[in-house]
Amino acid sequence: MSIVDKFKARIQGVKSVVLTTHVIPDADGIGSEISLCLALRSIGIKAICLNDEPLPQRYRYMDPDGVVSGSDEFHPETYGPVDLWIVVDTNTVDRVCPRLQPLIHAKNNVLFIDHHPAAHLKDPERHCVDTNAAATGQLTGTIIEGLGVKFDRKLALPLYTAIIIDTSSFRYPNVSASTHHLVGDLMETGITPSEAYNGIYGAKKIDHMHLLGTILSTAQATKNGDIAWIHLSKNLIKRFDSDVEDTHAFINHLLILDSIKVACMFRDDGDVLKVSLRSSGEWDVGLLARHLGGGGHSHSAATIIKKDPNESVEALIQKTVEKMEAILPTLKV
Ligand SMILES: [Mn+2]
Repeated sequence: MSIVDKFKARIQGVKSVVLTTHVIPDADGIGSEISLCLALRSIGIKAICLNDEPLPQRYRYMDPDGVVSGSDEFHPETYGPVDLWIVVDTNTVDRVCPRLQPLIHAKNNVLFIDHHPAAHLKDPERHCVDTNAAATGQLTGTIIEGLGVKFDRKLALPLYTAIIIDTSSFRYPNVSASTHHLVGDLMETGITPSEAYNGIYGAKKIDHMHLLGTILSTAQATKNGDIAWIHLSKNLIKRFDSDVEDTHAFINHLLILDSIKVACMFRDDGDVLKVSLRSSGEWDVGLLARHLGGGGHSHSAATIIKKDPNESVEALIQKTVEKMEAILPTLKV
């Protein structure tokens, strides 16, 4: 069954929906839920989006109608019955806001719309999961078109942003002709690349620029240049008083290196080291992340490594890079 047919089957007779996404949501999750929420409202379904927190300021340009609320503003008694929970950009209830998890489990009617690997899903035929989709925003756009809802600017801008963010501006191999066809349809509404791009990327403060400059000036690479990395240390985060969520895109700058295969960003977070991985296209960093106990897409993945109090972070990074170098030849897509 196609993604669209599955979606239509799941909303049969549904009058009320609550949408959510994973905690610490990104623009793909946020853009997808906003757009789908508006589309469902336009076909007469009661819908809201609930996240773990209210929408951060930098994403508000996508939500002029304010369809997203923080979960603590939600009162199930006054809202009334929820027929269906829709979770976008993840495929496990464990990753959504802890306050919502019991409500979702109690209803026992959840629909995942997602593009991450979902081998654990017991009933994949009931969910809209396609790991080939470049973004959840792409799946969401396909579903909205399949419902016969016409895009307008309010639906299009969040989806366009979702796709720009998850493809790092159309650079990854999972960007397909259908991604661009959908983007064409979104642009027919009159939205422009610059308003999405400026909205999502063009809202930084000068401190952010200085942090980026400092980080990039300490970038390192293996001798042959296959692997390059940056380290966002505790001191740097503190020194620039930066919002950690704002640093996710730093890693992408490494992908412009001429012989890069795998880019890494190490970030200190308490007693763990968070490791983000990006691929130049031909190397499967999802597989690499799984070797290191994490997971993700072939072009974008992550893992977490426990720090050893008896070892410096620098030594841990060095060791991890050596491990990556050893595995690298097996990662060719
Ligand atoms: Mn995504």
